[in-house]
Amino acid sequence: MRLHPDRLADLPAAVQTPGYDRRSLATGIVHLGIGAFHRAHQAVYTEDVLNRDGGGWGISGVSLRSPDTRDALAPQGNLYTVAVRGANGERLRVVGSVTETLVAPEDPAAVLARLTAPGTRIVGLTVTEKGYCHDPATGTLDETHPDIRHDLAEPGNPRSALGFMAEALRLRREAGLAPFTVMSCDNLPSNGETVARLLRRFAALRDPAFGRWVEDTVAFPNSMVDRIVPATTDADRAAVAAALGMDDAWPVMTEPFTQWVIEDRFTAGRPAWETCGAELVADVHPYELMKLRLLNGSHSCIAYLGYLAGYQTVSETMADPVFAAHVRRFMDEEVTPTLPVPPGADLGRYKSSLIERFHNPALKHRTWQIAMDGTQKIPQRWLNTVRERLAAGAPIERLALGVAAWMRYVTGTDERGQPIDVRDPLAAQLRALADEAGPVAARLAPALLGVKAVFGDDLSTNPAFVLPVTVALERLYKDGAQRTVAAMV
Ligand code: CS2
Repeated sequence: MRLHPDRLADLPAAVQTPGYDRRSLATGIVHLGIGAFHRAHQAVYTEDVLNRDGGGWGISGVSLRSPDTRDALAPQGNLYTVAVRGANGERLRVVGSVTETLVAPEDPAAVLARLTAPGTRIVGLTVTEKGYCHDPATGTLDETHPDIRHDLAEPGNPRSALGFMAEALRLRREAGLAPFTVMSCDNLPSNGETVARLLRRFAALRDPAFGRWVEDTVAFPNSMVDRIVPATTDADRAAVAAALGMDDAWPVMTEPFTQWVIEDRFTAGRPAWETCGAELVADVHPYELMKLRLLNGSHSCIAYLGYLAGYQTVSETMADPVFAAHVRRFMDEEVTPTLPVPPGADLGRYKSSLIERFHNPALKHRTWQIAMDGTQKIPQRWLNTVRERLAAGAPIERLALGVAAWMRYVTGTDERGQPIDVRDPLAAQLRALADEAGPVAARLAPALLGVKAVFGDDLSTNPAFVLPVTVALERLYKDGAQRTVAAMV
């Protein structure tokens, strides 16, 4: 038996279900990138608003690549389960805020129709870092990206998030409809400003006057999003099915913690998310730096070093006291001095809560999952911190060890000689550089630092960076990740 709108009454009483009439739910949001993260985060805040206010803020979820999510959710009337797993057990709820799921490559016209519908007032994005088709080091549009070239050549039949939004905004402008607000929810620095810069450039390449119109009329609030959502496994599916008494083809697993800080700049209205836990603020910047550099920065350290040391998950890595101490010192010594403190925040408490969240053994968050797409993540997680530390003449030993661990990882062979399944848009280029340099730190480090899309012109050849990275990589080759971290602690 499958989860379905007609079977909500058959669920165990402990499972929370939608408290509003889904049949009269209108769609006000189109969300590009309807992955597990969106479903465990923004869609849950929106569900809470719907429970409170009812109304017109249903979500049309769009997959830009694969039909998997639609195939899982459509037979369930787009219902799905959120399993919140903490130290005190598990809480389940069935969420109903998603009204439809569209698969862009199958039917781009259907996506454009939804984006240009008068009721669409917000377009959200969780398309991951690489979905922005930008140069991660500079945050500018990668005009050589195959999807961007395609979407400029065939604007009526887009593939990329930028291509869809630009064509939809053009059509709305032509039809005299107000533009939607573009709300990026990805872990990018100044995500709103970044997508604004990219979309304006893309629009200007289509037509300079259109570029100016986007600049003048479209709102791009910045946001900071936070909730750990590991990929769902078959074991998770089985556990959820047992608890529900029916199958859910794609439940999402998450932690009790959740945070959403958004700039209140929505030109066409928004759900009252602030009534359900979101923080609406004038300036997201300090929150975003705190989260990207402390949480995601530590996550990437754990991912590469933990993986190399043979640990499968974040909590397994953190159960090794040497790694837990290293992560705390990375945060305290090298990251914290670079951070402005957000209004009302307590960085000490924030860091302790991160350590506790990373320890959560109920979440099986794989180091391999976080290690993915390093070239897209490293610049904002580590390298801006590195730049500020170097400018202040401060040490960067632990940051350098992170970069070295990433280098060791992307060679594609682990410490036991086993292959690593490296997933990254630049994987082939990294692999070729690694093969050419061989397992010699003094050759491999400069070769990989030459990837300008990651390290920029400034860090690529800066001896104050190259040297500590090379030294760290030498240690990793000689002693392995576990002993290198132990020696630093
Ligand atoms: C993680 C993030 O996969 C990753 O790179 O660092 O997805 C992280 O779990 C979230 O940003 C937490 O809010």
